[in-house]
Amino acid sequence: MDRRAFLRTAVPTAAVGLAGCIGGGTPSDYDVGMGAKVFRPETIEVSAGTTVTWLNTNKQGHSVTAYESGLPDGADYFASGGFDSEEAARDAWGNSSGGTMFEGDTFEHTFEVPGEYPYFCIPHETGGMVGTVVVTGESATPTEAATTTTN
Ligand SMILES: [Cu+2]
Repeated sequence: MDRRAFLRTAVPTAAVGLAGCIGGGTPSDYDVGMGAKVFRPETIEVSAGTTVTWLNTNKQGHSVTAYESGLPDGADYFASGGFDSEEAARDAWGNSSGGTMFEGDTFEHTFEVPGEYPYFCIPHETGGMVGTVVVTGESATPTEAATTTTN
């Protein structure tokens, strides 16, 4: 094979402008960060239909795990690792650290039902690493409802 000819055709193709179009996830784009034993902010208020993103901004492993009994009626359970109950999340953590978010990992959940959502970090629960998502407004439809001014 004529190696020189191969290089002439291959190199320019690979080098042609890809700059700018490839963007990875931007770690600065999140709503709640995680410190050593704290969610920042501890309480976040969003309107119904909002997706909240957590980012582990700390070197330790953490979890985002909802207190199942504290959720508003009809609300979906949420936990890093995708567990559908608090018991499943705790069991998985105990058995294999399932649901761990390592440094730089993100977890997101969309909050459709208004109310207060208490949650915690499994390994740091006893250290007080708990937080609350406060969801305001009416139950959201998939498309954003027009601005409501009920009072
Ligand atoms: Cu933690």
